[in-house]
Amino acid sequence: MNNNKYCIAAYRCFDDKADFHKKAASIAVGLTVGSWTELPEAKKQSMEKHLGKVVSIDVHEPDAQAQPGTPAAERYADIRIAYPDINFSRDIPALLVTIFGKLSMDGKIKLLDIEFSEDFAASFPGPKFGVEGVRGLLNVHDRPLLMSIFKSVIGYDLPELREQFYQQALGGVDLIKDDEILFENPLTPVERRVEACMAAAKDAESQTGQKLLYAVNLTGPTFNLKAQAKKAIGAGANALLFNVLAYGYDTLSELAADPDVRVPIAAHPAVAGAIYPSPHYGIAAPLLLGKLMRLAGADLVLFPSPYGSVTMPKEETIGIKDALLAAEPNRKKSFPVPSAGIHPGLVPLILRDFGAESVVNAGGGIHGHPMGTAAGGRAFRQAIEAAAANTKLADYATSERPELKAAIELWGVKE
Ligand code: 1AE
Repeated sequence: MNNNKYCIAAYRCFDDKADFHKKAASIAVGLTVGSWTELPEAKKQSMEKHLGKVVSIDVHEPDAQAQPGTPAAERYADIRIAYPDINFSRDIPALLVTIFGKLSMDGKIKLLDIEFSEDFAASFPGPKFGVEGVRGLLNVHDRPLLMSIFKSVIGYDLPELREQFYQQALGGVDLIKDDEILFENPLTPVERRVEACMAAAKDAESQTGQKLLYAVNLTGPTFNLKAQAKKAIGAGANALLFNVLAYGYDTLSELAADPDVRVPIAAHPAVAGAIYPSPHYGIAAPLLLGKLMRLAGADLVLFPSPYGSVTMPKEETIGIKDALLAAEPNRKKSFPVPSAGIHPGLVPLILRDFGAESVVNAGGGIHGHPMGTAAGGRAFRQAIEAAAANTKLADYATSERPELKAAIELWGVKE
């Protein structure tokens, strides 16, 4: 088997009594040539290059001591199957339909990982900017970035959004993202919204001296998205937010590869919860929100952190981070953005677990600050400074930093 020409899928398959060797062989044959034993010898020769191959099978027998309901208490096998590249075109939908199309509905089976062949991977340019490119646009190279999220957007008009944007920008954030539920609407249509917010960014920059990216939500029917992206960029947008899983990876990959879409793209994880959480079904989070997002071209990827309001198990979040930041010779890294319910008191944990090549991201943790939105941003910046200085937040929250002090009085600290 030539590794350059096969993509290898790793599955976890649960069954109380199945013969996993038979199961693996039936996947390898069934998802490629359909049937093998019934083929005449001459046909077998010509079909060999299309035939899937079982790479490994590790059977796990139930552990009687394990807590009932956990995978360790169940009988399962980790199975790896190699699929010949010759069977599918060079796009993510074709690969996913091959390795986990019908199979995703065939009993308790979860897709854990994919090792792309060199040839398949080489068809995807990946993130246009990546970690270094985004840092370059912001001219920030020595600390984790800070992103803030618009909250209360629906039913608000342009002056109201402009003011909300301005307050976020004054707090010293590096990126501001739309809320993912803000779609094209008569009160704040995308071009007008971008113009108003970029004007507010300029006003704030004259106060703070800080550059800022505004990730405007790219929405609407799929076939209009490129036109919509170009409209937003024409109006001055310098980043995009995109609900990748609602549209499909291929849409992201088309946008990222388009030379006219010359801004970073932040991938929102909306709908991911319908796919990754079960131990028995779906697609593992590090693949869903890590490897595939990066392959498709996301410059930044949001996902639930292990400790906020909407959470994900820590090992899965670390798996996402590792997939986004793994060294790959021909692909830029994507920024991990652990999110949801983040407040300044969580910054030490975020930076311990995700490191300096990450983006601290908050909505309610900025707008809900008792001294207002701009103070919310400042409290986060102070928390990031404290982590860089290796100082405990409580020690850093002196009267000279009333914003951090107020934040940790309200939300506390987890270290
Ligand atoms: C995992 C996505 C987080 C997100 O999009 C969002 O809006 C978070 O808001 P807060 O920080 O929880 O208010």
